[in-house]
Amino acid sequence: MSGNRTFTMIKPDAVSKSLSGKIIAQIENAGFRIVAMKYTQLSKTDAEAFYSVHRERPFYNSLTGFMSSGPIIAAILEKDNAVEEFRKLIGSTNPEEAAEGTIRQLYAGNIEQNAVHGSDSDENAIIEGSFFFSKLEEY
Ligand code: IDP
Ligand code: MG
Repeated sequence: MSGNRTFTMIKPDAVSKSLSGKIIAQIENAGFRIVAMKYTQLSKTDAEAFYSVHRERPFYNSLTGFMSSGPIIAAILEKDNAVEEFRKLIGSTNPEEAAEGTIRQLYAGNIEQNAVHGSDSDENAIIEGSFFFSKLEEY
């Protein structure tokens, strides 16, 4: 393997604003290789399962409603130190706190509708990638 992997989603807010192309270009320009990619829509139940670590949080119901409200683009990405490098590329959860030029600073609407997901650990990257992709869909 030529690098570590992370998992991302372009969230429904960014897809509906036709920002997918710009975001994918920024990801590729930052040196990430696309390992797997799909355009799909989560059901509420799917979103609840994906975000189950957050089930006790006050924003869980709103978040999972938002994440199932429209299509998303899910992808596995590869680069050395992928998880950390990708978190740097997307910026802080709250776009008001995200560094200049990061994807969330550029494109996110608010702390919930924040344009993109990025895994927070190598372990979660594998779990989250496997939620969407089989081994046969990874190249
Ligand atoms: P992350 O996406 O930067 O890793 P997490 O804390 O894992 O942030 O939260 C998962 C997602 O839940 C966020 O990306 C965002 O969409 C939503 N979220 C996080 N904190 C809040 C909040 O305080 N209010 C509303 N939504 C939130
Ligand atoms: Mg997170």
